[in-house]
Amino acid sequence: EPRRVVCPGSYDPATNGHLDIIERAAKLFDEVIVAVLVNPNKKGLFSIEERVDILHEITAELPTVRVDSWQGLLVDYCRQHGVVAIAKGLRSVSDFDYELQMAQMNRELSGVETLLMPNNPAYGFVSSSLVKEIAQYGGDVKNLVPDVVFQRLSAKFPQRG
Ligand code: COD
Repeated sequence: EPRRVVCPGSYDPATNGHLDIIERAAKLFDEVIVAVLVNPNKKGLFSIEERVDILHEITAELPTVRVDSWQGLLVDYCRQHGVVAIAKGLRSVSDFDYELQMAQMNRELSGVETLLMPNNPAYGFVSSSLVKEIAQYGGDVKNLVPDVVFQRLSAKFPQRG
C-alpha cells in the first residue's frame, strides 16, 4: 500500500508557495493528492474546474502527484482514498493557530496525522488573496505565481502600464 498524503486547499489560485509545499511533500511520500476543497459558501475568483486545470498544469512534471476536488469533510476524503497524512504550509503564527486547531480536530475525527511544513521564506508573504487583490488593481504578480496562473490572471485583469 503506497504512503499517500493530501495537500488540501482552496487554491484560488495556486501560488509559488503552494507549489513549494507540494514538491516537498512529493519527496516524503509515495503519492501526493492535491485536493481542491469546495466551499459552497464562498464564490472564488476561479471556478473549481479552473483551479484543478491550473494544478494539473503546474504539477505535470511531478509523476507521483495527482489532482482532485472534494466537497465535504477533509477527513472523509482521507478515509475514502487511503490517505495517511495531511501536509500543510505554515507561514506565520496566525497560520499556526488556525492549522493547529484543524490538525487536532482532524486527528480527533479520524486519526489522520497533519504535517505542518515551515514555508520557504521566499514565499512567506504570498497568499492567494493578496495575489488576487494586487492583480485586480493591475499590479505585477509575475514573481509570486506559476506562469500559467500569471497568464490566467492577466486575462481576467488587464495589466497596468
Ligand atoms: N507558503 C507555504 N504554504 C502556503 C502558502 C505559502 N506562501 N500559501 C498558502 N499555503 C498553505 C496554507 O498554509 C494551507 O496549508 C495550504 O497552503 C492551502 O492554502 P489555501 O489558502 O489555498 O487554502 P485554505 O487555507 O483556504 O484551506 C483550508 C481547507 C480547505 C484545507 C480547510 O478549510 C478544510 O479542510 N476544509 C474542508 C472542510 C473540513 O474538513 N472542515 C473541518 C476542518 S477541521
